[in-house]
Amino acid sequence: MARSILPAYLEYTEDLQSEPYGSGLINTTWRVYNKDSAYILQKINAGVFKDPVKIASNVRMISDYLRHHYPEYLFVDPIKTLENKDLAFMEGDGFYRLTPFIKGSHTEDVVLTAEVAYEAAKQFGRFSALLDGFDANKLFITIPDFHNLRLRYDQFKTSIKEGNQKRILRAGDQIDFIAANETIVDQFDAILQNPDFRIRVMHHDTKISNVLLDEKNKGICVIDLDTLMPGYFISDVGDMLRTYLSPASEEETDFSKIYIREEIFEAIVKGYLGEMRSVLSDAEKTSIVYAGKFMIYMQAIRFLTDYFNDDTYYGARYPEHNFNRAANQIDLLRKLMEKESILVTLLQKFI
Ligand code: ADP
Ligand code: GN1
Ligand code: MG
Repeated sequence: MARSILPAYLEYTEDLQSEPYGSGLINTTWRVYNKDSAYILQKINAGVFKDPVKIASNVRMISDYLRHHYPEYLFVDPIKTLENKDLAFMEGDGFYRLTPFIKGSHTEDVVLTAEVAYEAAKQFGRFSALLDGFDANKLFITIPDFHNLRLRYDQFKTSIKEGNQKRILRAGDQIDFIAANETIVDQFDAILQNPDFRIRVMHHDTKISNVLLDEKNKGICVIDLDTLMPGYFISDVGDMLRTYLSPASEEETDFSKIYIREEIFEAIVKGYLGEMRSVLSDAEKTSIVYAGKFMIYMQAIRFLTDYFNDDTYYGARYPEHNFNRAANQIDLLRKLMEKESILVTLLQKFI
């Protein structure tokens, strides 16, 4: 299936091999290669991205802006089809895109060291800082209300009413925890009303596998721009905290392996603020710990909602998969909240 789209891009495709690649949950990715060249081929998930042309338009606008203002920045442009298009469409199948595989690059799935956390945070910070002069409202919204926590909370409540009752009964403790911490949603509502929080160009998926690193683990650039949209900085910094602070990922079912690493917190803040300090307002900077709570809480809600809705969004490799992911995120949030005052004190050093 993946191979049959390649003639849309390349004159000669006979010697190309392809293999599934990466750890993403939404799109499908392959590495395509021969002895001289390598590419990343992706099929865009049509259920999640209703209009893939919007993604391609956003990437094109950002690419043009960066090339014009910051030509030294390595931006991974898509390869054009032979008909000079950014996306290839296969009838009855969907949209694909092809990018060059950046030579000497690799990604990680878990943050092992503070150095890597620092490099990744610096890359996401740099990307946003370079785009500070770009009018975020020019971007298309690729997923409406993607990080609108109030809406996610409402969808969660609807799923409790209308979803799979057997699953809902099982999740009593998790539902109680979410309800008991609704103040996190109220704080989000307050941010929407606060002019000190600006709408910015945000990546919205700052997990570690979306940063290319070189052989020495130095950051090269950020990738995976499907959710590049106008948004609030709490999305980007929050998803870094969500996915880097603990040595165990959202897939871990042994929760004793989940804990908050203060040295990683410091590395994220140092790397991110090193690029964004002069761009962000004081109110934004002092919300960095909240940003982590916001994203972990939202991800717990999203996994739990999907569990109640029979796994229609994320899919599941086994029946309790989304329940376990949600419980994992709740455990992570509990542990973050236990350390909240320590982290808030640490943060002061860097503001
Ligand atoms: P997904 O939506 O599936 O997360 P990504 O764009 O993040 O898709 O790609 C999946 C993985 O493929 C990345 O984590 C990375 O390992 C690899 N990858 C993607 N683009 C490139 C690239 N241009 N060069 C090298 N590796 C890449
Ligand atoms: C999805 O596709 P992937 O794995 O990069 C999701 C993110 C979640 C993440 C959780 C479009 O990202 O919002 O944080 O899973 N992307 C979309 O692993 O829903
Ligand atoms: Mg990715």
